Amino acid sequence: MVHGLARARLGAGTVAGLLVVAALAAGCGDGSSPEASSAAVASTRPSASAAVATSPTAPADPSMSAVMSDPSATPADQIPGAQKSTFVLLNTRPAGLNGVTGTAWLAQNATTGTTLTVAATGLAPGGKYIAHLHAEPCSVKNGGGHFMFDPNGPAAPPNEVHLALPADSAGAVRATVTNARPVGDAAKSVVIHPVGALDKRVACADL
Ligand SMILES: [Cu+2]
Repeated sequence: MVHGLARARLGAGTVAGLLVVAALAAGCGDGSSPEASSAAVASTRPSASAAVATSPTAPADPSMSAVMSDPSATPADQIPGAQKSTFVLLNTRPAGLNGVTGTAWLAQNATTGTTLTVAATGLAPGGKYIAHLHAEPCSVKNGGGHFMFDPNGPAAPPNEVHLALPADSAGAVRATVTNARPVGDAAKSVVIHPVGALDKRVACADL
């Protein structure tokens, strides 16, 4: 039942959003997928933006797509057994972000899949950030590349776990995203990046 609902949520109306998410989130600044590729992907996929423009259900802001943030989801910190991790600053962070602190919670099980919640403060007021599940611990290449369910699949949700983090006017954010599948122990860290400067990784939390 829950599985069915989760799958339904990824159905009609979100396909166009997924395409845009794929274009926007393609790079992660880890060297293997340079951030410049995001713009290239976006510019070579005019059909993605065209699809959004004609879809009545497409979100106005693709970063708010349900696959990258789900305000209706039960936050992971309210799910029994969730893993709690503390963010540590990375030396790749943009200037002015020396006071960022935050926590990530990861809950997962075979029936309900994965829930990721991130709360952070000290970000730029109104700044746009994104967190991903990464495949390496923070001590290895600042988290390395993205965790992927299928290593040969698309570098985008739902094959990866991305979480849009729009900071409020005080530089704080709290958001949750879900995925129908449990990530198991292959996801090693959560990394926060500035949108538009993904290689300037802000903070990392080991899982
Ligand atoms: Cu990332």
